Amino acid sequence: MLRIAARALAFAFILGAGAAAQAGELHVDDPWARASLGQVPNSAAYMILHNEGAEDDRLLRAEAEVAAAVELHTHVMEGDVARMRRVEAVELPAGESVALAPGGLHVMLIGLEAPLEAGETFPLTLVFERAGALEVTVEVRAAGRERQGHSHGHSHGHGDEDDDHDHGEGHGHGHSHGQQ
Ligand SMILES: [Cu+2]
Repeated sequence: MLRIAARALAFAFILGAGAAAQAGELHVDDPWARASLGQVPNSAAYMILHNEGAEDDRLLRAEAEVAAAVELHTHVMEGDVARMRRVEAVELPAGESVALAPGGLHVMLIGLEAPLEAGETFPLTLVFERAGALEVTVEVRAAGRERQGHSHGHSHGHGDEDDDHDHGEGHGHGHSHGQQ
């Protein structure tokens, strides 16, 4: 029943402006995921976690039905190459905000059941050490939309002018994602 209530709540967030969710002192802003590219079966979800409490917390894991496995990852530089590495937990110090963002910490979605298409949403459950489980609604966004990805000047050349969703930002689609 709790799960159903959470889904109803998540639905309400879809209707509202900007998805946000709260569990105790834990506040989650703007959860989104990158649309999957072609046949690549993986993607990643990002968000901002605010620990507004007086106690430290930790994000222990995440669960999503859209993927066969969900892991917490970060990026580490090995020479000039950014590689993903699994982390045991994401530390959330009291009173601080932690961003999961392209090029850094992320929720890795491995083995997608179906491609993630821009505009879709899906539920993601975050499990915190203190705050417990919190379901958020993740919005899928086009791969080129984030501003923090690597910029290699890729040109997709597939009719940006006809695409209302893509404001000519056909670059910077975090090449390292979902390919390993
Ligand atoms: Cu990853």
